[in-house]
Amino acid sequence: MELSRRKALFAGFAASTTLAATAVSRVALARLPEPVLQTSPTTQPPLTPESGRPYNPVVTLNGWTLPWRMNNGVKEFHLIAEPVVREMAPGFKAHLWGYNGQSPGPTIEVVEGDKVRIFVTNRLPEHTSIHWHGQRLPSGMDGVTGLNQPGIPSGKTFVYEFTARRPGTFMYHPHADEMTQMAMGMMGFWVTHPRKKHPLIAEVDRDFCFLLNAYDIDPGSYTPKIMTMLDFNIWSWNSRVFPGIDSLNVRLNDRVRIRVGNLTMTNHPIHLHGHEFEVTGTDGGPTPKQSRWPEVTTDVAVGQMRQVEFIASEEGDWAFHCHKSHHTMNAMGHAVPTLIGVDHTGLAGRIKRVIPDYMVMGERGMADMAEMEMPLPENTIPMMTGEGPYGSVEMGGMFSVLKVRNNQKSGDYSNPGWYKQPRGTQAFEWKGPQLPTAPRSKSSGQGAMPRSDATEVEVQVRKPNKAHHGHQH
Ligand SMILES: [Cu+2]
Repeated sequence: MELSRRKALFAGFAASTTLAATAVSRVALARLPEPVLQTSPTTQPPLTPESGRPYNPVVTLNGWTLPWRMNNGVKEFHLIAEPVVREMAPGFKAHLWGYNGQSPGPTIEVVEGDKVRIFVTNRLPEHTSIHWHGQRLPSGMDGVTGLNQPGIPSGKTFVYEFTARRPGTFMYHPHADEMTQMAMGMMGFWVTHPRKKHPLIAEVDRDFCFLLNAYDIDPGSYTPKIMTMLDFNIWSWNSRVFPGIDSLNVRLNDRVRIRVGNLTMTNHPIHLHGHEFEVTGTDGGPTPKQSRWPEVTTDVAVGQMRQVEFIASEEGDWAFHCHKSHHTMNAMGHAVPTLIGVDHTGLAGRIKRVIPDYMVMGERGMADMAEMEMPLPENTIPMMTGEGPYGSVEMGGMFSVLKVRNNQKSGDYSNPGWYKQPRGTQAFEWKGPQLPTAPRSKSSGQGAMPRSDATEVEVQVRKPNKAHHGHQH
């Protein structure tokens, strides 16, 4: 189709449609709320509401909540879509796209029944839009470019207006050149608090939220690859990777809620140590009480939101992470063969004569990688890292720590440091007599249907050789 005809068709379409999300007039622009920017990647304290209906604010992990202004009973927010620099972990910065200085954008918190007006200014080099994921709203406010509205052109500001009709956990993200804009980090969290006491929404002492997001950033580079479909290498919470993700610090016996939204392209089984939780809310709102059961892992599928709740009744430092083990690692080469048990004695030296940089990896497992002092390209985070009180945690990516302390004051979200295990409550080395060699059964026919034609296969167990530390750094 030739360009002029397409333009004419589009103009006709636009004219015949009532556009709910409309470009702001010159007069309205003069009254735009001052945009608030935040560039720090550390967790900001909860934003106690100064106007509008009161509520218990959430804490956004490594993020913040966007302030608003009240204008004739309407809560007005101003989001700026723009390129940002995000420190994903100390020593590793990425060129992303986000909102108001950060990726993800600020959390938006409102109360059920609030009239909301959101100004969206586009400072990206291409058009954008915002879809308010999970909300009940007029179709024209749903933010799908081409379907509900024209894209917001570079340099323009559009306005979205709707009433936050149901309480719950929501997200926002572009619905315009979506694969690029989500791969670049454009997304944010949204919480609608209940207007009054709700039979299915408990009052909690701590309310945390974060988004699961993923990037494909080559080691040593700064900008995500935007054409990646599944093979991402940076698995992050709110565009941070362990050890850059802040801990969740709570007081003993607090009722804790954690809200998680998944804007990656795969599912994440989110796992908490030391406690059982219940899923008290999903994308569709609070779950009925009869549907709740205790779990220690909940799978958050693509595009889903889950809110889990538990009583933090066990003091200590508890791992909290995605249970896909490659999601608790940072960027790595995927083409490394399994070399556990392969004897490299003498081999590395011979190969090094031909390939001077040759390095043996993974002969005893990959744990050594965490402590390996190998040179990394600039702006790269080690694959597995994070120094705990007893050595390397050997984790990266989607990993954090729930810290439960009896002396953590209510409202205090500061890091209490490492837990001191009380005497006699920590795993220790056995110093008694060693086990004799276990006798092994040689008989066949143990199974219900033994294989009759099997010949014996000789495979030798390779025990770690203490005399040989074959790691040529
Ligand atoms: Cu995961």
